Amino acid sequence: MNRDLKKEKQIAALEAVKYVRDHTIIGLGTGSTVYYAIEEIGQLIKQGLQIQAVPTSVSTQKLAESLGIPLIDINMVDKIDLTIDGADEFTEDLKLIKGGGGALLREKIVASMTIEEIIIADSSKKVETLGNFKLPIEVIPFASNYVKNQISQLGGLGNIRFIKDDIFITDEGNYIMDADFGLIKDPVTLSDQLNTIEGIVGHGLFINLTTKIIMGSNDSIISFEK
Ligand code: ABF
Repeated sequence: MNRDLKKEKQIAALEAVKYVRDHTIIGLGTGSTVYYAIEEIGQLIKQGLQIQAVPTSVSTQKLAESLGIPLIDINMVDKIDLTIDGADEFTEDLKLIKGGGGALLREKIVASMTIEEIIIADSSKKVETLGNFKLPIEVIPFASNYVKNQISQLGGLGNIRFIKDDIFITDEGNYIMDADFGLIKDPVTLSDQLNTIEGIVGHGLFINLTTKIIMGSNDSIISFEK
């Protein structure tokens, strides 16, 4: 059966936007699924929706500006009412791998400030165990070899991300190291271990940051929450 993943992304995005309320601060995620949510928010702005948005990447900032969505500097807010973002993998207990788009650091900071973090995804993102998708880790260039060695000691194989022949540089000017740990049976412990490694400024394991996952599945919606 051929799943229509684009349609699944779209229906998940439209469902998530139903949670957007007037006079709130909205976090805008990054990626092709969130694209549909941002497009819909742009339509609602034209119909009078009154929000201010915090983008999680320069690409999302540019998309939001093109749609007339009012933006606010993240350093002007202390909390974000609702964020809609995507994921590369998720499990039913709301653990995620994010960062395939290279925006994980700003996404994680926005998620940490967010009251209701809604993740939207197509059905290909749901897994029993995280890890088929290599874990994106944001590292400062000065520490990339040191971090690679530390990751190796944790049983992972990390490689700096290139786009064609150029090293990928994040919006914060750092590198992304994609690390293959195999299936991650204990993501909480791995997250804690990565958090102690000097030179890592963020990683794509999002644990206890999500309040709801909305997944498109064929023509229907399946939600996961604690
Ligand atoms: C973003 O959503 C990234 O963290 C993640 O890589 C991406 C998923 O991309 P897509 O929605 O395009 O599959 O938040």
